[in-house]
Amino acid sequence: TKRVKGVSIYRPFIFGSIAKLIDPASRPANINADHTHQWTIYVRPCPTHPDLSYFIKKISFKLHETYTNSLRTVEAPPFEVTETGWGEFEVQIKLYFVPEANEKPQTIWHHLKLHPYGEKAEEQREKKEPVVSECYEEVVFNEPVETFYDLLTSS
Ligand code: SLL
Repeated sequence: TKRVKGVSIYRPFIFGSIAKLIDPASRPANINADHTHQWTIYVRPCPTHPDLSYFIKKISFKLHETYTNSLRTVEAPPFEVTETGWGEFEVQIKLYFVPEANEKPQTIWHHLKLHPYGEKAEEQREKKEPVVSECYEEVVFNEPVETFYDLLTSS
């Protein structure tokens, strides 16, 4: 487990959520009556680095406690969770790396947005457009162990 000194490797990714109103006309009967939205929270690759799975082993999404089995773990791409609900909340997203990485998991937070916000909110509300809230982020591996460095730089 020798580390490569003085080297930092950056790997970009996108994380965020998309939410849309549940259409009363086509509402599935099994959905809780007070749920107004269907949403997906995700971690996705960037076009420049289209694969995450060679260094990410799994991703867990910690939902609000009002959800049953609120800790959702996704072991393979697409790293995402789709649910229905009525409220916005903070999602804790934990990235777990492959064993070769010898790295601790990294945690990020995402605020699940259901309602239009910002300058175009009014227009989006009228058109019932999906609400997207997305961020660009980079995982940084400082002085990765040699085997992981090789894996990162050969993929
Ligand atoms: C609020 N801080 O009070 C937020 C909490 C909780 C969201 C929002 C449904 C869960 C379920 C759901 O949308 N929870 O019924 O399974 O606004």
